[in-house]
Amino acid sequence: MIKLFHWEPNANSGKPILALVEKGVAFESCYTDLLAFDQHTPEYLAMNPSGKIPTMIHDDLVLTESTVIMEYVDDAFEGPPLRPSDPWERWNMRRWCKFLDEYYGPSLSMIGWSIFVGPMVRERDPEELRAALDRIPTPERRKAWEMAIYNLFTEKALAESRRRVAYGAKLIEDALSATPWLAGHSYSLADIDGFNMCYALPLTLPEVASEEAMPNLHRWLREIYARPAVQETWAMGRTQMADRVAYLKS
Ligand SMILES: N[C@@H](CCC(=O)N[C@@H](CS)C(=O)NCC(=O)O)C(=O)O
Repeated sequence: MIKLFHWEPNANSGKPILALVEKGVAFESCYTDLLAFDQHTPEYLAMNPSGKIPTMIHDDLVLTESTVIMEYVDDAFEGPPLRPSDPWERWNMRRWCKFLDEYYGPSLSMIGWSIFVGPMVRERDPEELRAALDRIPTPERRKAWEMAIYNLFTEKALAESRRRVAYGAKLIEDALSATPWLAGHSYSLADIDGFNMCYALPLTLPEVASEEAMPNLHRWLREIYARPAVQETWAMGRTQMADRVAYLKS
C-alpha cells in the first residue's frame, strides 16, 4: 500500500509523484492543501512532525524528504531506472539534486512565497490566520509563513534570491548545451527535480530565462513536459498553478 500526501504537482510535491508515475507504481493520492494549512493538522504532524509536504507511506514505513523519497522509489519498485548506471553520471545527478535542493530551491521558494503564497492567503480573516500561525510546529516555518502573510520580505533579500536563481538557471542552461539531460545521457531524478523547480522560471523571471537567452533550458522543459508521466501528474493539479505550464504546450 502506497499513499502519497502531496500538494499541487509542483516543487517538492511534484518530485515523488513524477517518480512514482514514471515507474508505473500505483499509489493513493492524498491531496494536502498547503494554503488551507492541512500540513499542520495533528493527524499530519503525527506522520511528519516537520509539518512539511510531501510524505509517503509505504506499508508501515513513513518517508519524508522529496529527493530521498524519489531515490527510495527508484530502489524499491520495478520500472524504468531513474538514475544513471554510469558512476560519474550518477554522481552528477546527485550533485544537481543537492544544488537544486539546497541552493536554488530556497531562493526560488522565497520568490514564490512573496509572489503567490502570501497574496493567496493574506486576504483571509486575521484571527483565523493568527490561529493557523500558532499551530505551526517549528519556529522556522512559523517565521516563513509570517514573512509571506505580512509581506515582510525585504527588497534586498528578494534581489539576492533573484540573483541566486538567475545564477542557477545559467548553470542549467550551460549544462544542457553539452548533454541532453542534466546528469548526462539519460533522463534522471536530476531532471525531475529540475523540472519541478524550473517549470515556471520563464514566467517568474522572464528577463533572465527568455527563450532567446536560454534556448537549451526551454528545449529541456518542453521535452520533459511532453512526457506522458508529466501529463498525468499535472492533471492532478487543482489550482490555477496548473495553468502555469500552458506556455510549454506551444
Ligand atoms: N526538504 C523538504 C522540503 C519540503 C517543503 O519545504 N515543502 C513545502 C512545500 S514545497 C511545505 O510543505 N511547506 C509548508 C509549510 O511550510 O507549512 C523536501 O524536499 O521534502
